[in-house]
Amino acid sequence: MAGEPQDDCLFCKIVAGHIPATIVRETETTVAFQDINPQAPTHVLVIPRVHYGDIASLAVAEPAVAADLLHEAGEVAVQEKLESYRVVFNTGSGAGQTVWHAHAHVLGGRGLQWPPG
Ligand code: IU
Repeated sequence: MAGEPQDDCLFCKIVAGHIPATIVRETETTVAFQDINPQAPTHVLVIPRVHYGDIASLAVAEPAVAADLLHEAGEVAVQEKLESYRVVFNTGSGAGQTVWHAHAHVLGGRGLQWPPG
């Protein structure tokens, strides 16, 4: 069923507490934790507790949770005292998506180039 935890999903296992993660924020609908392979001094992932393969699927099915995700990305930036930061949703393998559970990357703490690679 849409949104239900998937047995083979790493991020669902983090939500369930079955795999450890360094959690920096939690809400009723989201979990934010440090990326295991940080690409910047601050690199936090914000994920919904519900399982959808990417941000677009989440936004269509549960727009309020997608809004929570964006709100939490901003709260991470405040908590981490980031003046400038980037919120990234890699969507599709060609864009670098490797985990098929919607997630926002919050990156900051260094200069970020534009356009991105
Ligand atoms: P992507 O946009 O799907 O490529 O992002 C997945 C992220 O999940 C990536 O930055 C990984 O470093 C991160 N990650 C993690 O934090 N913990 C893990 O156990 C695994 C991936 I696998």
